[in-house]
Amino acid sequence: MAKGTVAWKIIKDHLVHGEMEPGKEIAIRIDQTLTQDATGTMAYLEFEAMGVDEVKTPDLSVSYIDHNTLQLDFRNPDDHEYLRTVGLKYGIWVSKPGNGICHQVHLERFTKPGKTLLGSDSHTPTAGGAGMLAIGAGGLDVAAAMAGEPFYTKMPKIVKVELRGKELPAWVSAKDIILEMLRRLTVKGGLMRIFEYVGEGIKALSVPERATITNMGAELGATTSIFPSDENTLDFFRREGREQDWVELLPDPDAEYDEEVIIDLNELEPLIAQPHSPDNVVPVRELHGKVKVNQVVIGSCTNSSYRDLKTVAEILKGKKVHRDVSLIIAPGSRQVLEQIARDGTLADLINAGARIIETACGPCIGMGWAPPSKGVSVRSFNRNFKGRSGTLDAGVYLASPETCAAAALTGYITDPRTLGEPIKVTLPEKFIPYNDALLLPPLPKEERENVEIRRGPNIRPLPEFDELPEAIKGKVEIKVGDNITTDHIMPAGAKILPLRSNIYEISKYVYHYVDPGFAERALKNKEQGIATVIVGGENYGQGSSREHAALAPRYLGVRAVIAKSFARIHHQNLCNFGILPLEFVNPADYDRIDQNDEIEIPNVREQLTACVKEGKPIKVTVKKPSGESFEIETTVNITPRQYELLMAGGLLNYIKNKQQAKKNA
Ligand code: MIC
Ligand code: SF4
Repeated sequence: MAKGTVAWKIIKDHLVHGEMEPGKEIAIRIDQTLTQDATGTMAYLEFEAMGVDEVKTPDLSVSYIDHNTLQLDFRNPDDHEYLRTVGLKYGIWVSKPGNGICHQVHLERFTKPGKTLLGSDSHTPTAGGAGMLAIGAGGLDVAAAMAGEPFYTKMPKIVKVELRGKELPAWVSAKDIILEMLRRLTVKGGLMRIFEYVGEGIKALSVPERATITNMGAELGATTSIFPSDENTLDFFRREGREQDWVELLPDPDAEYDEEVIIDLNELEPLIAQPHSPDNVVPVRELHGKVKVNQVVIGSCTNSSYRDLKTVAEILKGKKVHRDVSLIIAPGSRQVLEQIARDGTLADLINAGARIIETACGPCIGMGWAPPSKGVSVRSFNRNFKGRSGTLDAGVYLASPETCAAAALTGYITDPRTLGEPIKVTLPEKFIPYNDALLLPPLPKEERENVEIRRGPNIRPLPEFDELPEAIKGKVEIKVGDNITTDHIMPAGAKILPLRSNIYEISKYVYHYVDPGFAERALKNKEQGIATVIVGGENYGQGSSREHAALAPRYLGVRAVIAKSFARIHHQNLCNFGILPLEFVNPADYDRIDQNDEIEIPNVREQLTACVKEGKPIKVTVKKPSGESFEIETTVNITPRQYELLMAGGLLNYIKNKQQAKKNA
């Protein structure tokens, strides 16, 4: 069992319930929360439903508006207004559109080593680059943390990632370290794990570079990733003018870890993830000169820091973007944008032919700037799931800013080592300090009363859900394979994202690009009192934290997902919205179940209880359209608390029941 590590110390410091043994349920106190607009509208509706008078996090809570920034009609701006006013009402910081991507701004402005951060976005671990224990979760969990509740999760294993070697080879950067992790461990290699980076090699990495690594640890499926808080961290805080927020936090010399990974920096080379998965990684040299590129995009919460944009500008300086390429750059924050504007870096980028776009998520979430049909887009991002860019048949590659810049110049995927002398960027002595032009501090208490929360017609109240019934009679309406992402289940993009605060509308798009008829069939079942069941493979629901991938299916009448295994955040979201996350006891049964099969789970409340208390399997009867029927065994991998949530029909019901019980007592 791990002991004395950085992650272990922070958890121990914040533990309010449970034993720190891998797999056991723990609850930890949350110091800070963050939300973004695409998950935030639901999170604040849920927070309001909890009936507390102000935000209860001991340190701070921030509401960022960075995802849905295209304003094609009233929907997104209505959401922005709701978020601004609800934030001001409840004592929350509000980061207005244009201020930047939540994770980049949080890193620069709010991180504190040794503290905990819970965010309604899967890339919240970015803050682990500055020594925070930062975890992504569904909006409802974040709302609960804002209401003062601890965060419940299973104690993960703590993995030592030892970086050996003094520095990175020429043209190799932090992105290549995390791509190497993905190459080795795959998108499910981090399940129930925290990756803690140590060793001589971490000294070669500044905080923004470390944040690239902890950010994309999300793609490993990890609970979080973290670096110690050392002299490099202090250096970053000095440049940010926030030395007072820094504390040293190192692993004990005799710290023990549950597992170990060793990466020798000297052996790394530029890497690239091919379509359509972040773990489909090969050396760039293997594709050198072979893949024609239409678009290059630099930005996202992974690689949009000053260091990244300056590196790209130095590579492009005095040169021109290739005739056949569109180069798009989204700086990560207003601080980065102002810095590059003042020191001339921006002018170099513009001169080379870059299209500079708003400091926001933008193309990363398909909110504009889609590639052309069958196009190839090379991006400094973290996800390349099919269709996420907005163009279903495009191929998205993920690489370092250096590799992206090389492709922008040559028009082909190009090994950056062929570009000549490597670039070395130093961070500015002092970053430009944040002012409150776009970052609104919490209102003084006496002024909050006068704030009226604005709710446009796009903001619809939450649907009500019933508790777990005595029996589930349902039908399999879709069967999917391994590593299904939440982008498959609940797609994003410029058309669907504006519906995030309207469950009734957005639910029509569940599995839209996989099986466009799914939502309609599920609703029809619902009308007839038949539950809808989904069958999945390994790592079901990987990727984002969007609770809409559970909430919208629940609204459609989905009561159970039977899969080989689940990704962490989605598994919790299913419990939060009362959908049974059943696992095959015998994975071969996956092959025996098909779309259109009828499913019956008799005495499901009783069976669930016996499964949790006595380890008994949950028996499911499968009836084929031919009339043949058989029984399979399933189980649940849930904590006692998740059991309560499922019985109540979800977390909101659970909280309401608790409040009612208190009143009655
Ligand atoms: C993403 O990168 O997929 C998102 C959009 O940031 C999501 C959150 C969301 O779906 O709103 C995430 O990573 O959690
Ligand atoms: Fe935004 Fe993309 Fe980061 Fe998600 S992964 S927070 S969409 S920049």
